Amino acid sequence: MNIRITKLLISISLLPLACFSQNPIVQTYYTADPAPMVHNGTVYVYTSHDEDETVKNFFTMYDWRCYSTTDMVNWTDHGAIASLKNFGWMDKTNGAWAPQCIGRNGKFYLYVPIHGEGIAVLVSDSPTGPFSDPIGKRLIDSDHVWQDIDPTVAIDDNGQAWLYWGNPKLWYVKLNEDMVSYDRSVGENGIVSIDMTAEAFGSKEGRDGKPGTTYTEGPWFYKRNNLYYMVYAAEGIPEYIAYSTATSPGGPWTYKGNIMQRAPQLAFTNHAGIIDFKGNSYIFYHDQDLSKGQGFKRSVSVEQFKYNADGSIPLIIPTREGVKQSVGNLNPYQKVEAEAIAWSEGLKTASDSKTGVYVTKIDNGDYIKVRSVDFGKGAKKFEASVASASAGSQIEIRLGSIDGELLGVCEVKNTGGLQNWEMQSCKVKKIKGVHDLCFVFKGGGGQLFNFDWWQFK
Ligand code: FUB
Repeated sequence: MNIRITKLLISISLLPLACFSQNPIVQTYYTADPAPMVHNGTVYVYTSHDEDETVKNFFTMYDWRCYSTTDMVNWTDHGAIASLKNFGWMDKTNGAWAPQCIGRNGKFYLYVPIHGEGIAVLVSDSPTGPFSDPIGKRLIDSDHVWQDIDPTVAIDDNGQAWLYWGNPKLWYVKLNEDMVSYDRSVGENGIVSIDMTAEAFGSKEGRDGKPGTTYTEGPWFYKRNNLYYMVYAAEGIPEYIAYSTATSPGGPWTYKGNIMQRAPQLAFTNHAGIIDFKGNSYIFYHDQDLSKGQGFKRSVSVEQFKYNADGSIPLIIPTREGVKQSVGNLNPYQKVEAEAIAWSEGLKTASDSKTGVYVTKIDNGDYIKVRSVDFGKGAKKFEASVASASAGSQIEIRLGSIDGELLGVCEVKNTGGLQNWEMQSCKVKKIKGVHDLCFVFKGGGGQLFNFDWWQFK
């Protein structure tokens, strides 16, 4: 087959991904166990992170990452916001499992399980860190640390915070207002064990052959319209997503059934997080589409859904298309981080203390797509902050897709190194109104340049 035909076939095979995908929401890293948090008109999604290289055919997870959006389609990468190195009291180098973050009194509390060490907490003044360890030991003082995974936290209207967790059982503590200690007067030294009954979580034969429930792990606890929800990964493995409800935060729980069935693109684990944002409801989960079926290389995806009138959750189909409609526009007349991405191919992000997060590993043909860019009355000039160790690379600015109308070409000169940042610019065809854009990177062989932000004038 000649090279042209081969390239044509490759580009045709990429077309469905390039043009129609919004899932998974992150293409630069493998992400899992999504925990969305709405704060000040922004959705932050905290994720665990499956490394590109799986060690010993098991979960290989060293840090936690964070992504944010105001429109549900362009996701800004905030990098690794915490890692196992945050905890001086233990020496585990693997096991950074499913996190959740919550804000209270101007601080942000990140609850994390460390597989085999139990549940710990970090605190920060900002949703994106830096986080530090406020207590210097594990938070949950139990004798079943290997089962202490997947913390989920919510603050009730009366100010009481509840932290649930567990595999294959479900426990909770009532957190004190400081969010880093809990009421020791209830349960066993503060830890309350939920009754795992068929009425509460549906029935299934347990791992020991005895009657058990469908509850497995990954609880997501929240309140909506005076009803408490416990969404969870069920009947592992492979897992599906089910839920129960209760009229009080400590239960009793009533099983309500399956809301996301097993599907070929889903992994052997699943893990959900649900929010309401700008009048819509969204469910985050993870799948294995990006890694083409590798269960230790998962990716976070999201679907929009509508609750039924009685508050029940419908069956939700995981799709590659994901969120169809953005709920806001990007303003191109202020600096937009290059790592604000609706879809990308071939790229990574990196960060340092001077520049923050930036896009790296840019090779010829790689691209970034951003959606819903509102040009208003019109733009004429494009500026980009780039760092390059060689000359001759370009950023093609295209309308809608990688082969859309060419609006302009920004030459990337040699700035003297991949950490020497300079602003470079080009004229663009006048463009008005709201459009999707593609930045297509062109150049010779190897890594072309790093890309920090862009802006139109
Ligand atoms: O990501 C590691 C573990 O896999 C999580 O803690 C579980 O919820 C499952 O997703």
